[in-house]
Amino acid sequence: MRVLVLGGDGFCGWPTSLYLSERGHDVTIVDNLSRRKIDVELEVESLTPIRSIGERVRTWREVTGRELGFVSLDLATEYDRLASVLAELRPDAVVHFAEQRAAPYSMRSQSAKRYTVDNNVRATHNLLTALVATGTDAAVAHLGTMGVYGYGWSGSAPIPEGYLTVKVPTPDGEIEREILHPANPGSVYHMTKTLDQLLFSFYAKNDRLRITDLHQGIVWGTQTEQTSLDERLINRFDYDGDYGTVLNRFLMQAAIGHPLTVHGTGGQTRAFIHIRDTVRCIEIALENPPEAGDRPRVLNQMTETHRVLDLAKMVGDVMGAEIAYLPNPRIEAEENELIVRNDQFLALGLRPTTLSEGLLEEGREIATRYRRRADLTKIISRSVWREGMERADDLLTELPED
Ligand code: NAD
Ligand code: USQ
Repeated sequence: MRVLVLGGDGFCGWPTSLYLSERGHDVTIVDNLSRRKIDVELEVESLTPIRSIGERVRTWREVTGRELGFVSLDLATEYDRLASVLAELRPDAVVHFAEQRAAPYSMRSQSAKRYTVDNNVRATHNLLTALVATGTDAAVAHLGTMGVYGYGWSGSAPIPEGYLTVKVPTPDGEIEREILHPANPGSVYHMTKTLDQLLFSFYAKNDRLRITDLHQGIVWGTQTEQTSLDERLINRFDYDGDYGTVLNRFLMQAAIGHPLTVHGTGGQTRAFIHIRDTVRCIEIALENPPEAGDRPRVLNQMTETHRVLDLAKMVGDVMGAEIAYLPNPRIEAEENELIVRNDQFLALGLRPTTLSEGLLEEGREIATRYRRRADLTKIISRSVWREGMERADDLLTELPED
């Protein structure tokens, strides 16, 4: 397949691009490198030393003999160029990762809120219009989030795959309907993903676009088989309070001797998936697109659920770290249950890579190797959901000796 990977320079997009290229697909990355620019704005860097996109692409060619295309393009603001790329490359498939993806970043200021909505909603809508305008009949796989469902709304009822069966009272009796699961976002970022869902429903119905929306859980891990081939292909590892996600943060914190930063009681339950399964799920989704005229296919891209405190205890036990209970900078349920259906991916052949000591060890190894690159002032999450909420102080001011 000829595949466009939008956002292919990012944490999920880079390993996916390499995986699809390795599997023989003709891959072109489209990215405006905004994620790298946000690192400059936040004065922080990936814990792993990621190379420029040019060096990444050259290294991939040197190591495997395979070509990766790269187009520097802003999906949200360069509509005409996007349409030209589609018209020229005529992709069979488009994977859409290209959005601002951190909830804390999306809540840090008025300008970050506006940027997140403008960037994400315009990027998605520009893609959909450009596909229609250029007559591109590509299978589209978009990275959505488990967070569109919210946490705790349906109690202990399992979260279905996108659609909920409801009974509608009418004067002639009840009728049954399948509706998009009610949206219940917990941040401006998550809200943009709920808006994306409506755009997909409309364009699937009106223009018969073939869209799969992947409601992904929190991705953990760093490397895949392909990114491990050469240090210059290494994937990014975000550990800072805005972009670092909980399990990778705990692994990094334990590796540098920092207490594990549990927000509130740690009773929050979330869905997780390892980066190696992310790349495989994308391939499965591209190989099994919906038919033209179908509603968007929704797949819950996760393999397991865990309570934050249980993860902290597990990492603490394996790696010998303390737990710090910090004031929660977010407005979120202190505790929630989470049971998620992922039957479709299992039926389509996904063999889940679940949390194991071996994989934790791999995370520890990466974090330990690059611990000297950590900036200790960037670890605490200081983006609060509402002005005036308490912010924690730094817990560590000097890196303990090796
Ligand atoms: P990332 O920030 O590392 O990568 C996103 C990439 O998209 C970056 O390279 C960025 O430069 C690019 N981009 C952003 N806006 C763009 C624009 N307007 N035009 C062109 N390129 C643009 O994020 P990630 O962790 O790789 O996440 C990828 C996708 O998966 C996101 O949509 C995110 O919401 C979703 N997701 C991520 C996770 C996770 O835990 N990382 C979990 C669930 C869903
Ligand atoms: N948390 C801590 N301590 C930390 C960091 C986080 O207790 O040091 C808690 C948070 O308060 C939250 C939970 O861990 O309750 C998850 O936080 P997170 O930052 O790991 O994940 P989240 O903000 O939900 O966002 C991440 C990705 C996002 C993706 C989402 C999938 O950044 O792109 O959409 O995971 S999901 O959570 O399933 O919606």
